[in-house]
Amino acid sequence: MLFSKRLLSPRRSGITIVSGCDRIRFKSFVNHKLFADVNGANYVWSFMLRREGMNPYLRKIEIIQAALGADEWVFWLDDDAYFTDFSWRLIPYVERFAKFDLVICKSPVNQGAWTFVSSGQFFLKSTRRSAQFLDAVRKVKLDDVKKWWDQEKYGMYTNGDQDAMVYVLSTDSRFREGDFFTRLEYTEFNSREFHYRDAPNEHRLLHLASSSKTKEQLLSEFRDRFELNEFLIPPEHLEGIDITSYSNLNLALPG
Ligand SMILES: [Mn+2]
Repeated sequence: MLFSKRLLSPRRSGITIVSGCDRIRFKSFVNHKLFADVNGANYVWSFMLRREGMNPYLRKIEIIQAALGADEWVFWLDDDAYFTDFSWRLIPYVERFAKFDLVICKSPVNQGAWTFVSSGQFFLKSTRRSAQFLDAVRKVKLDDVKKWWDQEKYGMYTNGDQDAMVYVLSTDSRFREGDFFTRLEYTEFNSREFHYRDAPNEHRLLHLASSSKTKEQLLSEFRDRFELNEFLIPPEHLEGIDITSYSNLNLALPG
């Protein structure tokens, strides 16, 4: 294990928030960074280089591997996820689940579709077992997962890191539910836009995922509905922050 020495001495009670993509699709990194500052957390945005013949989703696992060990916890979140409740304190929250190494949510049922877990956001503790888990996920062959997949049991197959994680969590006895990991309800930190009724801080985290609308559509509808800035940051948290360069940043449409 390359990082085993470092893993034994993480910063206690610290947390690193990690996100990234193979391109800049959203300005969510401004949202993440501000939220990290408010939480006294470290924030890393990682650029994943696409490689021929390699599933781009699995590069995420390498990035989490690199981040693990610096702090007691890593919190991964996708670039299509935004913090919406800025009073959420990650450390006291995750300490409630400190006996687990992996704290992850189930997905909601979204137009009939659901998944066993949602790998778009989760806490991972800096332990040797977590490192072994990431190693196991990285070694999974998605072709094998596809053959093994049972839709009744695990929900929708998405052909990425999520399915590899589900496979390892369900077949490798080192990583049992209730011991290595706990699956929380989606309401904890995996909400969709339609769960928000009256206010953007009703839920902790918005994950832009739908089969009928693009993520850009979901984001702009959410902004309009609650009259939010493009970073979905409460205005009081933007005081004193020079956001000009982020506001002026033009993002190419995803392709
Ligand atoms: Mn996502």
